[in-house]
Amino acid sequence: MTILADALSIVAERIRRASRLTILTGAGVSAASGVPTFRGAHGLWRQFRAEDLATPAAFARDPRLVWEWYAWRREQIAACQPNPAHDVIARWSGSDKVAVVTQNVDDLHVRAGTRGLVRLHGSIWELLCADRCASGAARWRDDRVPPPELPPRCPHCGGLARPGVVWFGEPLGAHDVEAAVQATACDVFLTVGTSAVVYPAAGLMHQAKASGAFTAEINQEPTPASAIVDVAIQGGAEHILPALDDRLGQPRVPTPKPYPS
Ligand code: BV8
Ligand code: ZN
Repeated sequence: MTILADALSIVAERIRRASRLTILTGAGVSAASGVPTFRGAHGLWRQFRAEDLATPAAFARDPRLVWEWYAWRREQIAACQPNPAHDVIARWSGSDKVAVVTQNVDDLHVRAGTRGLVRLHGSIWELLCADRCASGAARWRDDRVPPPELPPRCPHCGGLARPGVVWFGEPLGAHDVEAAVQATACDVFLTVGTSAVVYPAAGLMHQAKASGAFTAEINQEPTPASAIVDVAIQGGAEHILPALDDRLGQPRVPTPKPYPS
């Protein structure tokens, strides 16, 4: 048995036996759909890093520039479809024993039909009033590509609208954080396609491990989490998750009983 086959069998066995499975995803799960990752080859937009543009300060400084970046990303994402990794996760989420937490704002998990999804960093398809006017504080959906005007305006107060995402330096939604932390109380914690450097999301695996969960990582490259998880599987999520799913679909291979001595 190859190392990969071994690792897949071990993780599949753990998932099969689990009464609670939690999956955390990052940009890598959408890479096969064509969505640029943050730190991958196409991670830079013009010469900017995400951390330069996805901040309240950048928006205050130049809302048009920040919106041009979000409009570009929306255009990219609008042309993408969920891939087999999204489909397997969506199907697994049909079981009450599965919790799915994502850092992705592309909503491809939503389009794949994922149930009970916790979107830690919001959605690029939702907007809210940048001035947080009373009626504009509640986010609204707007998936027009391109937005009719740039920057878009709050329909309530006419002020600037902003993307419904969590920017660096901004707190995550308390409800989302609570749901994500609750999900770390699980038997198996699977981290898929994330570079594990952005917090508090990157802390969830550690919390799950501390609460006794079996932890596994699926990533094309090693990350800071690779040396900490119980099993690190290197490969594309769009291949590894279907392979895991296949193994889960197969009847359990009875472990040969030792011959009576
Ligand atoms: C906050 C929305 C406090 C916006 C995003 C502790 C230590 C150090 C720093 C901090 C800390 N705590 C807080 C911080 C600061 C900061 C942070 O973590 N900075 C990092 C850069 C060091 N965190 C924050 O600012 C957070 N807020 O702390 O607030 C606070 C509290 C109270 C009051 C006031 C303030 C907010 C963090 C959220 C920021 N928003 N997104 C937008 O998208 O525009 S983060 C954004 O970047 C994504 O959502 C995601 O989280 C992150 C990117 O990471 P990944 O998704 O992992 O993507 P990446 O490209 O990095 O990696 C892709 C991986 O996939 C790679 O490993 C690659 O190998 C792999 N891959 C590629 N292809 C495949 C694959 N794997 C499998 N299959 C494939 N096919
Ligand atoms: Zn408003």
